[in-house]
Amino acid sequence: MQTLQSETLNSPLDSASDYSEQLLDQLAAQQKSRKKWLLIQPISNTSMMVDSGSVSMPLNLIMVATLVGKLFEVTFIDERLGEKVPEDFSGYDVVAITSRTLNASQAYRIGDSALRQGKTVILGGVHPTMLHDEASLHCTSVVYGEIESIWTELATDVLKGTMRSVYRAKELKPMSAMHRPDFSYALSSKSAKKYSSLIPILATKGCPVGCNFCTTPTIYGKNYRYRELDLVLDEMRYHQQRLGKEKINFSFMDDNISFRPKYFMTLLEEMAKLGVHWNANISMNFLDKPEVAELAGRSGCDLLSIGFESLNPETLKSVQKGSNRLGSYETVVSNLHKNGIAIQGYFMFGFDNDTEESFQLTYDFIMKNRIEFPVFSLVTPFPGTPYFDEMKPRIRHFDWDKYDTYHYMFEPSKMTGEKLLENFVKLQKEVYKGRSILQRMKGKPLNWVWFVNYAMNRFTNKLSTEYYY
Ligand code: B12
Ligand code: SF4
Repeated sequence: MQTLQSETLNSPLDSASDYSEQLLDQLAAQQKSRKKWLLIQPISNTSMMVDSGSVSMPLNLIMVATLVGKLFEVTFIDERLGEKVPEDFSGYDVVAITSRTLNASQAYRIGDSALRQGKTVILGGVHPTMLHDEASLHCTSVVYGEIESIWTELATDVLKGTMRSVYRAKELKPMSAMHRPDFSYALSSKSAKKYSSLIPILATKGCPVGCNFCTTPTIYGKNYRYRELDLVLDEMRYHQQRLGKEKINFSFMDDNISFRPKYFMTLLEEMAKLGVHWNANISMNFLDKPEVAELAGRSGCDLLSIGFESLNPETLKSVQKGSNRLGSYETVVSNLHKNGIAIQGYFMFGFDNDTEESFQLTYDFIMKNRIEFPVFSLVTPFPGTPYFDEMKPRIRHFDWDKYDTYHYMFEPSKMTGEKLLENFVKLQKEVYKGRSILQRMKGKPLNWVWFVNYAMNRFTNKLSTEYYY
């Protein structure tokens, strides 16, 4: 399944003079009728809870649609809502599909079918970016990274009918050039009520931490960009007006929102004035200062997602998670709790340094610190990351449907696979049993975090080690 990446990625596009916004506008204006694009968010075939129930609005594909819709006709299909991809693509000129690893095989199936019907097929998203040679077998063109930075070239070639196999921007454009996402593409679906009510929003991109298991440093380097604050705040106001209420729940899609402290603190000050609610991924190195948590609470933050990953300092070192200091874990939690902010805590198992004791340590930490929403995953080396290259000889399979962080990928050094999974299941059942939920959640606001605990209780009741093979 694995293919080596060719040199195509580094071969330069034609000289910049072959592409310009003026030329693109001219070509677009000459279209007799606008070309028709079908944009698809494929469903994954994973057996886990990832794509079931309420799903988050796919900001990535909405951003693609927003850009494409400026020049072309767009039809938007999200398979996770139960919408069907047509078998006959004759109504479309271009079929463009987004893909992560867990839905790559489904993306490829759709791509193959559209290619057989002679369509221009474009694949984008994390997985095609990381494995562009593999993805190229199922499409006409792969887009590396964000569409905005390569749009002029891509759209010009679609109009000229001269597609390249890979589109990669020489440099990333400033985020201020990104259009405000047009949510009508997703919300006009008859099944849009299946979307979570959290509105996705983007303030920054990139993350300088550089964990070896994460795709972000590979795709975007240590580069950290942000949108001008006014653009972010205007977008929030726009949603308030659209929905006719002040209290809107926003979910930041940022890799790691806190890396420019001044920017972040100003954003919080301004959000406090707007009266919105929000959650985000954040690095803990910034949260040991009580004033940050205090301002976050005041600005309407309900929940922060933190990658604690492990309570083993050797493991943190081995994955290069320099932002985590074990000595600050409890301070960070207490700062957030004092300000009414719930914690979605991510913990990974299956590292070489893990032993059976690691599970007990994690359980004790979660229960003592009353982490509201613990998420447990099995270490998953994603293609394209340094960790994948390191672990490749030991990985049990390359079945992308199982790359959902809930499948057993390789045997750790200090435990058998069976022991790993037995302890993994036991930990989840313990943390989500009724009594533990009460112990962690008693006295906390009655909101969706309670509901998540209830759902996890039902889910973990049924769990057995077989789920993870
Ligand atoms: C926010 C986030 C989430 C959110 C929201 C996801 C959502 N609905 O979009 C939540 C918390 C729900 C989530 C869940 C999961 N996530 Co997540 N998530 C992210 C994060 C931090 C940002 C994604 C994002 O929206 N960025 C903002 C958008 C605008 O940027 P973008 O996605 O890069 O999209 C641009 C380009 O990729 C490109 N593009 C994208 N699609 C297409 C299509 C075409 C045709 C073209 C031309 C271009 C194009 O243009 C887009 C616009 O600029 C990423 C890290 C990252 N930087 O990718 C991880 C990431 C995507 N998640 C990851 C994982 C593993 C998961 C889970 C499996 C975790 C779990 N076990 O639950 C689930 C899977 C959910 C699912 N069904 O896909 C991995 C995926 C790795 C991989 N190789 O597949 C990532 C990359 C983090 C990592 N570890 O490296 N996630
Ligand atoms: S801190 Fe998070 S976003 Fe940054 S490199 Fe590590 S895992 Fe990726």
